[in-house]
Amino acid sequence: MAINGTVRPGLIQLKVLDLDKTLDFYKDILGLDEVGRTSDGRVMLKAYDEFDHHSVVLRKASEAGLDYVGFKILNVAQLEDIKAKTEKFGYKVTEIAPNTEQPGFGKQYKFTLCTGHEFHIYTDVEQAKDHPQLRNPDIWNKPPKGMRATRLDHFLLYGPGIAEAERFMVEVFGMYVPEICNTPDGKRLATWITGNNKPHDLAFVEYPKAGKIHHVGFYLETWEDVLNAADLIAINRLKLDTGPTRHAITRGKTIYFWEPSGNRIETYCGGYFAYPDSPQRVWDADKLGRGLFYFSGEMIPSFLEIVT
Ligand code: M3P
Ligand code: FE
Repeated sequence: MAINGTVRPGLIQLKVLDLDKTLDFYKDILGLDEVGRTSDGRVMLKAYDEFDHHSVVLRKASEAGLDYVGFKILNVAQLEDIKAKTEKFGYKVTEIAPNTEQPGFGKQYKFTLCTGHEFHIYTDVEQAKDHPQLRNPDIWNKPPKGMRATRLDHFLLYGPGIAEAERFMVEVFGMYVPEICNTPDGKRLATWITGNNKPHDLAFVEYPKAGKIHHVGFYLETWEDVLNAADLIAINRLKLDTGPTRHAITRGKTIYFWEPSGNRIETYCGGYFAYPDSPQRVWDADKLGRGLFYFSGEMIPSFLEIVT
């Protein structure tokens, strides 16, 4: 449930190396459906429990990584309000005409945060043809495939100046910050931010290089589904990062791995319900290992070092 005007992180465009091989992963293993192709050859995908036209876009490029993320805003009035507040905050906003950059999407505004990440905001999106049923609905139209990803859930972004990025998400997007991690001198090392009852819609980690992505999170229904994802990682010889395990931060039950182009994916379930009046949880940097990998309590070096 959106508590404010920012409904959800609803769009991500990723750069991939081998489009065919990577697309096979997103469809057959992660379990997304292909919606179609753009005129310039990008592939649009969606998860089975999503209503909007598409949520994940793959673009063939010479390196893996992130083009941009998009947030759906509740209505036109709030979209225009966030646009004005973004300009007042100091970020230059550019308008993208309807049905150009993303088929099925209405007008978008784009801007770049101090962390180097391009954000898009939009409110009008066509409904997907294959959306969940609305009249006496069954639980799905066809049995979910592969890892059975239900939805695009969150992004973890690495870049410089995350204290400012956090302030932007709070002051302009009206989000709140259920958990933070600080260095011993009180500087922000990581921040988990949400606009609803999920413990995070996005998170940032302080990092010297701009515009990096650590992972894209997809939501699974159950812990059994996380174990099924682990089996599929092994059967398909994907590179495992870590898991199945549990976070103490957000309390998600989770597994991380890399798709064939090298972008890290998280598939997870659970997590607590966040509320805007819940007191903020604070992690000391030397306890981050326990916060992220609750069972072992130890940081995994690849986890903080590898981003795309
Ligand atoms: C999560 C999560 C860092 C944190 C990751 C946390 C430091 O993926 O879902 O809570 O990369
Ligand atoms: Fe995550």
